[in-house]
Amino acid sequence: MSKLNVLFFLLLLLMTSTASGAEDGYDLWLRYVPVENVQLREKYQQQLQNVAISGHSETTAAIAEELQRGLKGLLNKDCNIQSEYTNQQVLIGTPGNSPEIAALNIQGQLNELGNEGYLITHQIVKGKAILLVASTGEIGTLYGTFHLLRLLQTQQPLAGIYIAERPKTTHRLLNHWDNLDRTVERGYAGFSIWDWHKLPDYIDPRYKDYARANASIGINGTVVSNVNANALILTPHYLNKLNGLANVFRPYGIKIYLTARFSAPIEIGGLPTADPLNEEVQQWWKNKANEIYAIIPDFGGFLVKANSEGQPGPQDYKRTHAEGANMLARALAPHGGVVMWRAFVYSHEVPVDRALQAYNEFKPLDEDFDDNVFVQVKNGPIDFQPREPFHPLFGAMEQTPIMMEFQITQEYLGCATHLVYLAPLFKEVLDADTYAKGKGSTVAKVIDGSLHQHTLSGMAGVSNIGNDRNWTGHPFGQANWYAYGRLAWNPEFTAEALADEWIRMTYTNNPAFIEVVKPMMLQSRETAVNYMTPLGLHHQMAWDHHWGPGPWVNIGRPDWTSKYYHRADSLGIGFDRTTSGSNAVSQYFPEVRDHFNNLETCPEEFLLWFHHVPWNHPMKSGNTLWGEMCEKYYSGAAQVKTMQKDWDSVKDLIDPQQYDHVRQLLKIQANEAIWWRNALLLYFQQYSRLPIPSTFEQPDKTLEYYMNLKFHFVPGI
Ligand code: GCV
Repeated sequence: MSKLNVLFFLLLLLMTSTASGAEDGYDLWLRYVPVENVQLREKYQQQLQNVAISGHSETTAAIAEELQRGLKGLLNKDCNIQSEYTNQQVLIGTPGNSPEIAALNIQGQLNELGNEGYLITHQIVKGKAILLVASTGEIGTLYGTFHLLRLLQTQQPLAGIYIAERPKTTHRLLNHWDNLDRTVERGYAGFSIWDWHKLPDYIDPRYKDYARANASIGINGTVVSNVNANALILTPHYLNKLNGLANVFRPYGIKIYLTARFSAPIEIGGLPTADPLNEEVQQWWKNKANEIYAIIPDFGGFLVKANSEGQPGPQDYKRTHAEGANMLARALAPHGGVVMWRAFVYSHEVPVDRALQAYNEFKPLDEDFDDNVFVQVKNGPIDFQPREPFHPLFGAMEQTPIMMEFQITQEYLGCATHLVYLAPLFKEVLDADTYAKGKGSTVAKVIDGSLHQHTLSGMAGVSNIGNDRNWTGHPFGQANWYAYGRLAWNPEFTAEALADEWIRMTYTNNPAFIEVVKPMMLQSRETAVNYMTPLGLHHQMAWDHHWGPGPWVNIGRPDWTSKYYHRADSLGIGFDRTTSGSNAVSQYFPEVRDHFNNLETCPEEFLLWFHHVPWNHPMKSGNTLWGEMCEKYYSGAAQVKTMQKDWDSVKDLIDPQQYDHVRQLLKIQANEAIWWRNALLLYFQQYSRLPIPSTFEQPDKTLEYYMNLKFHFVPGI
C-alpha cells in the first residue's frame, strides 16, 4: 500500500468509527453490538429470523424500529419483520391486535400481568411452536421486546423460556431538577436536555433516545421541571412546547408531569392570593388543569415542593399540606392525574432536630389526603446522604400512598467524578424493615403498596441526565439511572444482578471484565461512605455546592451547617437522637426504635447518626471510636486506589475511549478521597486531640490549608 493509500485508509477508519459514535457512551445500555459468543449468535439468527409484530400504532412502530435496530446490531444480520402473522418464528402482540394471540389459552395469565406486564414464552400457533411476546397492552409488548433484547445482550438461551413480568409499582418516574434556562440544579452532566427555545418545532433526536432508554427499564413518567419551580412552565407558551415532548414520549409509555409552583395563581394568574381554600384559586387550578389536558390529554399530574427552602405553600395561608395537595388533586382528578406532594419540608424556625420535621408535619395528616395524592418521601430523614437510616415516614402513614424519592444525581456523592454505584444504597433502604405490621414490613412493601393495600404506588429518581454526550457525565452514572429504573419496576431485584446486566449490556459479556468490574461497583458505595462520612456521620460537605469536605461549615441556618450534624466536642462526636436526646428514634416503630436507641445494638454504620459517643468508645473491631474513624477514612482512600488498579487491569478488554474516560475520573476520585480523609481527620483531631496512628501515611497539608480552599462555579447550583 502506498503512503497515500495508508493515510486514506486510516482517515476512513477514523471517520467510520466517529460516525458510528458507538463508543462515546451515547448508546447507554442499548448498545446493540454483535453477540460475542458466535455460536449463540448463530443460534439466535436461526431463532429470530422472521418476526411478526401485530398492530398499527405508534407503539407497535416503535417496537418494530427497536427490534430492527437491536437484531441488526446484535445478530449482525437483517431480520425480516412484518406486521401480519404469517407463520413467523416470533409473534409480538396483544389479544386486541393479534387474532392469533386472542385465540390462545393465555388470557387469564395476561390479565393478571396487566397492560404493562408481559409474557415471553413458546406457544403453539397454527400447529407450530413459536416464541411469543404478549401483553394485554401494547406498552407491555414494548417492555417485553426490550426484555427479549436484554436476553440477547446478556447472552441468555431462549430455549424453554418462560418469563412473566409485572411491574410492582404503578408510577415509575424520573424527576428532573431542570430549570427553564437549561441549568440543572444538582446536575453534573452539562445543561438540560430540554431545548425549550427550539421546542416544539425542533425535536432533538435525543428526546426519542431518552424515551427508548427509559422505556427499556420500565420508567413510565417524567417530571421535566425543577421542584424549585417556575410558574412559567404552566403558561400556554411552555405547554405547547411540552406537547412536542409528550408526542415523542407517548409511544414509549412515558407521561409528562410538571412541578406546580404553589403561588402560580398570583404569578401567572393575576390573583391576589394562592390560598387553597379560596374558591377563585381553586377554580384557577381547575381551569389550568383543563387547559393542560386539552393540550396533553395523557398528562400525568403535578409534583409539588411547598413550604420548603423558601418555596411558597399552603402554610403561607395557615392551611395544611393536605389542604394544599387536595386542591390540586381535585383539579386533576376528573382527568385521572395525580399529585405527588413532597415531604421534604422545613419550617422557618430552626428545629431541635431537622430529622424530626417531615414526620411531625405529615404523620398527623395521614387521614386527610385525597385518593389521588402521593406523599413523596426522600429515602432518609435528612437529605440524600451517602448513608442514612430509612425515613421514619415509611410505614407510618397507612392511609396515604407513599412514593419513594431517591437521588440518582450525585449531589452528596462526588458529583459526576466519583464512581459510586448507587444500587446498594437504594437496596439498603428498600430492604430495611419498618416493623409497621410486624417483622417483614420492608420499605419495599410500603412503596409497592402491598403493605397497606394501596392501588397507587411508586418511585421517583432525581435524574442525573444532562446534555453531555454520554448523558450522565460519569460513564458509571448510567448504571445508577439503569438500576434505579429496574428497581422502580421491581424493588426485589438485587444490586448484584443489576450490575451484572448493566455491565454486559454496556461494556461486554467477557467474564474477565465482569469478574473485576462487578465487585468494584458493588464495593464503591461503601468506599465513598468510608472516605466521606463513615459510622453515621452526615452532612459534612462543603457549603451550598456540597462538593468536597466542609466539616467546619458554620454559616447560615444552623441546620444547614456541618457542625449542627457532627456535634464534635472534647468528649466525643455524633448527634444524640436517642430518647434522651432529640428523640428522633421514637419516630420509628418500637422494634426499630429500641434497636437504634441502644448503644449496644445500634449498627455501627449508624452510630453517630443516633448517638453522641466518646472518642475512646470501644468498637466491635477492638479499636476506639477515634481509631475506627482513622481506619475507615484511610481504608476508603485506599479502596479508590484499588479501584484504579482494578480498572487498569481490564484496559485491554473494552473500548480505549471508554477505558480512558473512567481511568481519568478515577484519578480525580483518588485525589478527592485523600482530600476528604485528610480534611475530616485533621478537623476532628482538634476535638479528639488524639494522633492519627503512625502506621498511616500522615496528611501532607494542614487543616488551615483545607479550610482556606475556595471554589467558584462548582456545577449544579
Ligand atoms: C431542589 C437539597 C438540595 C436542593 C434541592 C432540595 C430539594 O436541599 O441541596 O438543591 O432543591 O434538596 O430536594 O428540594
